[in-house]
Amino acid sequence: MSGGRFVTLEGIEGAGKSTIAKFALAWLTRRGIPGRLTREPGGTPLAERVRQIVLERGAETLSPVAETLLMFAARELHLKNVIRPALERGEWVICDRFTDATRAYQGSGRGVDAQLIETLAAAVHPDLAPDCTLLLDLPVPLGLGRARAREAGAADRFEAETVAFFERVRAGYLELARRDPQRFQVLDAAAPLAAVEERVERALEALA
Ligand code: T5A
Repeated sequence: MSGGRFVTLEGIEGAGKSTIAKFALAWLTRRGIPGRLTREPGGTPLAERVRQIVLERGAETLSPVAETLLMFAARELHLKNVIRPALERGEWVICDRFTDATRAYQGSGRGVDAQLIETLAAAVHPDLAPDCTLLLDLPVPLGLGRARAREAGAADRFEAETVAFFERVRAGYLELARRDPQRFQVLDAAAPLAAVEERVERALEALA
């Protein structure tokens, strides 16, 4: 196979997505495969401004539906201005979170209607799904511990959520993976980093 691939990384806070995203990009570079690393919410100047809105803890409450709409607004910009053009040029796109994050966080975590999320997904990317989704799975306390150990500043709106919220998000992700085993690879993110990287390398090799 040749041409672009769309690889997404998912998991709760502190699962290691950013770390693995950089590893994946380095793997592509070593193989001489054109690739780019990007993230959601964000990835374009305007979408990064939406990211600020959804992450900052302000005085005004952001309802779960408003949060969902903002995620898809950022995603539409990201797809149009970065993801689709890169795939069309034959690049691999390594994306730190995508629509599965909305399904897990807004759907399973916040209780937003799954049908609304699927309607928005069908409107924003009717013809595009990741070729492979690497779900970095680990116990919630371990992920939150890692995320909090790393951060110097105050927690963002999501990091300030309860353990019960992240348990629902984790369970939501695992259910998505169970329903779509062709697309998802569930990786034990509690394992030493070298072991996780080895699994990621195998998954990328299989796509190349
Ligand atoms: N969001 C996003 C939604 O609610 N809906 C959506 O649709 C979308 C797209 C921002 C937030 O937005 C929400 C979810 C998020 O709350 P984000 O920036 O991706 O999303 O935020 P985080 O998940 O908070 O990102 P983190 O940086 O906290 O987690 P990572 O990237 O998973 O973890 P990483 O790589 O930074 O690693 C954390 C620490 O662990 C170490 C690393 O060195 C680092 O110190 N580490 C390991 N240590 C030991 N063993 C391993 N295997 C390790 N892997 C990493």
